[in-house]
Amino acid sequence: MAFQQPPPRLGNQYEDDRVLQSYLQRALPAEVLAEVEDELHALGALAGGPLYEAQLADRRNEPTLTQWDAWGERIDRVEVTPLWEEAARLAARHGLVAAAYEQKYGVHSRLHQFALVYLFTPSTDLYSCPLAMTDGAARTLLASGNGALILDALPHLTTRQPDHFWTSGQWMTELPGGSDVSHTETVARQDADGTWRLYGRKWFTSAVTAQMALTLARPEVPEGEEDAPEGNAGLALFFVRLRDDAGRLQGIRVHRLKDKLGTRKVPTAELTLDGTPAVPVQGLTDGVRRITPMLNVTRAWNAVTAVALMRRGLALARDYAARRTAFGAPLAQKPLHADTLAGLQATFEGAFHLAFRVAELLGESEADGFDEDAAPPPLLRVLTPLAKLTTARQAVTVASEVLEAFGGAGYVEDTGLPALLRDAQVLPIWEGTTNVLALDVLRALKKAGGLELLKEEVRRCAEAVTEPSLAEAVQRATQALDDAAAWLTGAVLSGPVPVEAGARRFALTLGLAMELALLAHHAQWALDHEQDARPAAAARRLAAEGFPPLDRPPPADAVARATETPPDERSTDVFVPGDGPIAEIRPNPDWGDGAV
Ligand code: UCC
Repeated sequence: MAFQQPPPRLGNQYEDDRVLQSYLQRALPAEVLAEVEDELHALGALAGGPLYEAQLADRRNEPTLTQWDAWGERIDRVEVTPLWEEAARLAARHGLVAAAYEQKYGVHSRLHQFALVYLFTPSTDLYSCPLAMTDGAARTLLASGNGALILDALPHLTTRQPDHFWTSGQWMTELPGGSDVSHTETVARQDADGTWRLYGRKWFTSAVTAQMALTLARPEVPEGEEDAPEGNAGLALFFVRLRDDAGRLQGIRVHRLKDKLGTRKVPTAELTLDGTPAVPVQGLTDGVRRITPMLNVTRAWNAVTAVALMRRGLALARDYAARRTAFGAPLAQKPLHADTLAGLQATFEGAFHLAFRVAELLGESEADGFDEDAAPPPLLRVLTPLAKLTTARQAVTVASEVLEAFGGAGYVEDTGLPALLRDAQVLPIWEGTTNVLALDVLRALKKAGGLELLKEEVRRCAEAVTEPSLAEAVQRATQALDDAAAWLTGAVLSGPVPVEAGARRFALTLGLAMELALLAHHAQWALDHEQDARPAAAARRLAAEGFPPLDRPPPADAVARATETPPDERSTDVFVPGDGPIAEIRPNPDWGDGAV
């Protein structure tokens, strides 16, 4: 018989995942793990079995938009694919949002929740997107202290009953800006009866099948009253119910679903709001600040999704390597292939521990209640954007390598593999790009008074490490933070432009350093309690991969060289070279004294 190439197979996604199991053994009290483990086994079986099969069978299905019914009435009905319908029911039943709010396991509630999310996500084609926003909306409403909205929406957002479960959208992006929302054009106008209505265009709305959304709009000020503040401060956060009791959209027209590179199951829509009734969540100003609880929660989800996708790719690649032979042996026995997978595994393990450290801190911050207006604790505030930006970039790299590990099969759609790369590519874009988050890290560090809290976290990890072969890993993490601190001091002295220009390299250095320290810390525990040397091997490998260079030639010099401008004609402005016209970096006035 002719050679038949074996497809990759998945087993129980909990039982096959030593990284998750080992971490939960360490991070959860034994009685909590004993209580939640049956569900983890069950979800692992589902994710590696029937749900994975359903995902492959659903591959070509996409959401549809029907704008008109047969009789000419505008209906704008969006239907999702069978996989997503099932995912919605499963998500409610397994409490993927509810687990965080039931607080059954106190400080460990977020770990319980995110372990479930991590298992569920890779087999449901980014259904974690609406769930993340739903979780973020619940958190934002609780932070707002708006009793009426909390009473109305929270029971739906946090229920385990599929028929009552609501998801929420998060509508921020408009045509003038996705990262900089200060130019939001949607206005809010108040009727004589006091009802607020929204008028404007929302350019990316994920996902339009939700029952509610949180959105930004600029309230109009009645003539004769004092002008509203400009920019972000003049925006208000509004709550919108998408449909009336008869199921009709309320003043919302859906123009089209976006034709995106990936996240093809997510019905991301362009909308016009034309008199949509809305309720101010918390006053008529400071909408951006009011929505930040949502951003911080969805960024934590993003990090967990990034590690979940990395883990799925590696599970498939490892299985395939065990059975696919080439040049006389299974790929897994080929030193070069094994080495490639080992590098990816190390990246994944570092990312895993950073993402779940954020989950731990989030859980700790919520255990005493979801206080109105409570700012996130400083370490959580800094680690959230760091984890989001670092793991998202790593997910793209790992997904790309995973496809390559399959050779041509990784490039063929009906293996289901290309979707991994396309879906991973959204992670550094939505919920704040790498660069926007790098600037957010600077903002958060400035508020926290500098790098000391990260150094303290690395020290905590380093103190736990006694194994000599792990010493270099923690030493490198410590050194990377020192290098980052020295770079920052130098950059701050040079002015705001170098700080902003280097913010991405700086943030990625910090993110990798935290990953390395957290992984080394866990590796010591695994050696002591499980006699498992694999996390230690991963830590050494991650340490050996090194850090991105912090110092680059000042952009002005680089451009001068690129354009061969004679030194005496060089501009004192700072430029970066590009393919097209030279782009100018505009210093951000917020970095004024740059005293991070
Ligand atoms: O992409 C989108 C939907 C995708 C679907 C959801 C997927 C979930 C997936 C997860 C799992 C798969 S919706 C669009 C997402 N867009 C963004 O994320 C926006 C990116 N832009 C930013 O992050 C910016 O940093 C802004 C818009 C948050 C802030 O911009 P500015 O202009 O710098 O804002 P301000 O005026 O400086 O900030 C307003 C206030 C300030 O506080 P006050 O007023 O006290 O000075 C900031 O310190 O907000 C505070 N602030 C924060 N506070 C800003 N960011 C944060 C933060 N992260 N946490 C706490």
